[in-house]
Amino acid sequence: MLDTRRPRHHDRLHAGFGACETEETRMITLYGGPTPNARKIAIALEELGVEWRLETIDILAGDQLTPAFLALNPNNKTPVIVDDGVPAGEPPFVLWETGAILLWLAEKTGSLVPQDPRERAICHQWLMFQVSAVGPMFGQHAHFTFYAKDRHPYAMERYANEVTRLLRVMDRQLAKTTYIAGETYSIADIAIYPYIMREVKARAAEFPNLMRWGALVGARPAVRRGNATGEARKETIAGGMDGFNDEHRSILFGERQYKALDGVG
Ligand SMILES: N[C@@H](CCC(=O)N[C@@H](CS)C(=O)NCC(=O)O)C(=O)O
Repeated sequence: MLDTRRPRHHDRLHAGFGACETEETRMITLYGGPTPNARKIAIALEELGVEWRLETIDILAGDQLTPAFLALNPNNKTPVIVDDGVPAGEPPFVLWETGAILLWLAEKTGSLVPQDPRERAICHQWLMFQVSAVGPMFGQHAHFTFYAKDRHPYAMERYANEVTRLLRVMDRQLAKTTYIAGETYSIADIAIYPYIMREVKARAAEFPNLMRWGALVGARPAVRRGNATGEARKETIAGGMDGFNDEHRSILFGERQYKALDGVG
């Protein structure tokens, strides 16, 4: 399903691309839905003011397992971006993995990263921390708390502890700096914000520095718009799993997930 958002100009992004692309081909399509990973990219695109549209991939319906989607991302995960802003005659540029997408957008535009090389490396450090630790650990925490059919106390405790530990790491960092990687708002903040704020707000007293940072980042119009991308299905609203059934489990963690690479998604 296509989003009806109004196309907007994106001079900064395409200033970084050179002058080869034509006006009518300047469009980034974001394949994704109402998930933190897709919202990271939507926030970055909104911050950059580029022209983009959402192509909804409903992961509870198995849209990510189809051969057509696998042709975009052989790892069958959202988000993916497809950028038509390429030199005439070249195929659209396809990219997946949120860390790679955020870095690419930042590099092409010289935006959303510090200019100083060491500060930029620190920004990359926190971005990697998000994609290698925050994303997977929060994901496993949600899996065992909300999605797994059976209760596994060891796993629930392990990932809940790790979520708390990671939040403490970030809260301590934000006692020292305005943004997660220093004094510059960056793709590291964008990567982290959609993942953690529900947990942070539910435990506000434990994480005063994350609350301060969350208010600052969350007040940005681009963050508000990007973080509203997609419409959550009732099965996943507020972490409640009403209606989350064995078919959804098969798609996300079971037979349909594991057969998708055989082209039977
Ligand atoms: N490391 C990947 C994670 C992507 C990911 O796990 N996406 C989820 C949605 S948040 C997904 O598409 N899941 C569908 C599935 O596993 O079938 C990234 O950062 O892009």
